[in-house]
Amino acid sequence: MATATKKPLTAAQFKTKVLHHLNFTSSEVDFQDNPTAVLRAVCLAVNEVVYEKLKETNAAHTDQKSRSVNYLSLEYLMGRMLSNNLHNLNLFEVANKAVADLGFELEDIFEEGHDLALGNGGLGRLAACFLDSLATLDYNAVGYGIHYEHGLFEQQFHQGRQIETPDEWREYGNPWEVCRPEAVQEIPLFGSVETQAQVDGSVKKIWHPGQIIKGVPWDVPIVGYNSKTVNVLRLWESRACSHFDWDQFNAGSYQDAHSAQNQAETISKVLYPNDETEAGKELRFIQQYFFCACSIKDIIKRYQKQYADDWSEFANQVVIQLNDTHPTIAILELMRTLMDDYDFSWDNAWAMCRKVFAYTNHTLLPEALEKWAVSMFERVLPRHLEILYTINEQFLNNDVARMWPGDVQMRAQLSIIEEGQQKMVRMAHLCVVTSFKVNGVAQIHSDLVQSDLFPEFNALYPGKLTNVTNGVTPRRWLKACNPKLSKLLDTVVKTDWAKDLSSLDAVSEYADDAKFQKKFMDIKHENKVKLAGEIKSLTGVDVSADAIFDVQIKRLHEYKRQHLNFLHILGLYHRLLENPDYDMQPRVFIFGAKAAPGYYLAKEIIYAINKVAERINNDDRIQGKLKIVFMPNYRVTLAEKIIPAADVSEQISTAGKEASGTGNMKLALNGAVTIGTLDGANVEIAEEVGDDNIFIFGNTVDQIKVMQVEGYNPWDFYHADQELKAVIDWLRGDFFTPGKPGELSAIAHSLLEGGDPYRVLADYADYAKAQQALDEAYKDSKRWARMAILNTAKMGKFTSDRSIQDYVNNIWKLTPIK
Ligand code: RUG
Repeated sequence: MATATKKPLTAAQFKTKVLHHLNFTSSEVDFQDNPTAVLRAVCLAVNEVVYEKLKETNAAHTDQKSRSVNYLSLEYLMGRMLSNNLHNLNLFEVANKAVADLGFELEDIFEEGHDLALGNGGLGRLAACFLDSLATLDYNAVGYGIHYEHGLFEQQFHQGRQIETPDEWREYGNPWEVCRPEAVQEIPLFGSVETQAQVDGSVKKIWHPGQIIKGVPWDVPIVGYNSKTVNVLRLWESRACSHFDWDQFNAGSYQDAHSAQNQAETISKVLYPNDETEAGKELRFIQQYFFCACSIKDIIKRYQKQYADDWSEFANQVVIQLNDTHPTIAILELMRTLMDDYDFSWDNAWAMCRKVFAYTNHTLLPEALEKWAVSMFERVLPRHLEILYTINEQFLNNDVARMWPGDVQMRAQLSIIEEGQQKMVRMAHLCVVTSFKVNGVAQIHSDLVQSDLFPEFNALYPGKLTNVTNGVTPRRWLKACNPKLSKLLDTVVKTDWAKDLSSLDAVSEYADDAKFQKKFMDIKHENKVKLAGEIKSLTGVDVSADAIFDVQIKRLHEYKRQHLNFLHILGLYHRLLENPDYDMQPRVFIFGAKAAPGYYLAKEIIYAINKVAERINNDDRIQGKLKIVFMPNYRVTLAEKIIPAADVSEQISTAGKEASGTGNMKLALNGAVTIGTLDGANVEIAEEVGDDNIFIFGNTVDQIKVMQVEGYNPWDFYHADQELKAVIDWLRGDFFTPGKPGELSAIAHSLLEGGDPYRVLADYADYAKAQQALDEAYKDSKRWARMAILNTAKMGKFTSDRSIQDYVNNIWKLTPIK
């Protein structure tokens, strides 16, 4: 990139910029009582640097005609931006000093910021980590998504129950985004398709849409760490095309005049709060199409800026990564655009699509594999449905018939259309048929995608299905969130570990060094003291930083098995009540999780944990050996506070259900020891840290399959284990809810009468045993310190930089910008 080396900003210069924005952008001369104004001014000062770099990056992309990856994702869970941007721009110390000079603590200023919570969980957070790595590694990348007015709901607890309130992340503006009216798109919807005979005997399809929506782009700059690149996350907001019907307004129909606008704006109004469950709503379908259509138009516009009408370079310049099936309609939209708007033949359009799309699968759970009703498709996108039918016909008649001639059952099984009472479109099949690569997100998951989810596709298209193990950005998840540990690591790792995480391996040498152990564990303790303060202020519960901090933070889902953790806590309580001298290290169990608003059992689990916490936390008989806290409103910002303070990382999903997990990586990176099943990325974490530094328990994927075949009876486990039986009986009765028997029985009911679909009871005994081994290990402080240090040291593989480099090498084939 052609930039003259610029002198880094000094604290004085930075302060001048902040004061300038306080005076001229906020006109807040008297800012001493206004940290929000200071936050805004600091962000604007940072933006001066960011936009300069963005300009240079754009120029370099144009000069070098670089191939770009276009990451299409319905979700981005960015969190707060300021701290990360300061670190990535190497301005943290400068800003720290400048803000101190103005009479503030930088950390307090951060607290004024709002999370950009445009995602549900792991999938959206992964997208955010990937953007960070793409910019850090100087790749040309654009993230495309939706500019939701309301991100993921805020969670409060009312008498232990989850209450959802809207997320108002940009109620008072967002300094990190800029509107780009010059890139507005118009998006057709509904209507009908006309078949027009052409003079040459061919037919042309003309779509007459019933409605046009405007897509307004908001750009969020993505700053690379210690790199020259600033990429862009482009988020589309929906608006009505003709803003206002003045005739109607003047005639007094104020409501009608507004209705078209309201309808259009509804599209980008809210993020669907589901995670791993199908949100079968027409609005969600329209959201998906809306952002895909805007993005495809934008990708073409960017391409044409360089190549005008010459399409020969398109597939060399563009790769489109589909983050799950949510953006699948982009395939149909590109087909439609190429044929209807640019006169491509079917074959040429199809050949192009097969070269540019790649798809990431994030789940094996059948309920999360999207299907849309054909009837709805037909109503909303009639032209796209026609194209879909032709793709399917060709796929079945060419690919499937060639491999399995005359096999009707195979046709039905692989068809993109699922026949039945209601015909459905299998979005994942369309992705696999079209994409040139399909990847899972951890080795075990990708193996299962090949063997169990898409074995026929794997036979049909050898080499198409592959793996890219997930990763997390060490900038946010160590450098920024755990400054003390970061500084300690700087003393023993000579290279910039935040950019080359494998260099952390050098820390292994210090795993048995008494002085280093002390420093490492002192930092952990300081982080725990800080978190204890946060816990007190958020929940009112007093916890001791001398206890084990045992953390389970993730969306609430049965397969993630927060209820297994919960049953074990009840087991410990049972032991303590039977024997108050029961020998165990005091433990604080920390939960953070949002449940999808319509997910009954998930909400009951939250309620049960909160109810039981009330009792246990106030039971003097157990002498403070057990504490339970459920932190409200779990989100990126809270994760950044909890993770540095964690001793134990709970990764206890049913084997085969968690595709990867990424919280497991963040916690281990910060020196937490995992207790987990052989599921998702836990398998690879275990390989890296070694069996001595992780507590693995439970049935494996194969054992779970055998159980399925042989028949599983949860009652057998209930009757065989006295402790388990006792605690389940507590939940069925009124032990924790005097006078209200059965108030907490939903969990017990699902485990016993409901058949225990996630095999909680089958893993209970082994889990309890592993927990006991963990407790023993913690008692030996030297052993524990060694384990914690080695967890940090061995996380090199799990940087998202490595994931991105894997995508680049095996799928995207990009070259870094020079
Ligand atoms: O559940 C998966 C996690 O295991 C994974 O780590 C994450 C990122 O790959 O994606 C999560 N996921 C899957 N979120 N939504 C889905 C299905 O739509």
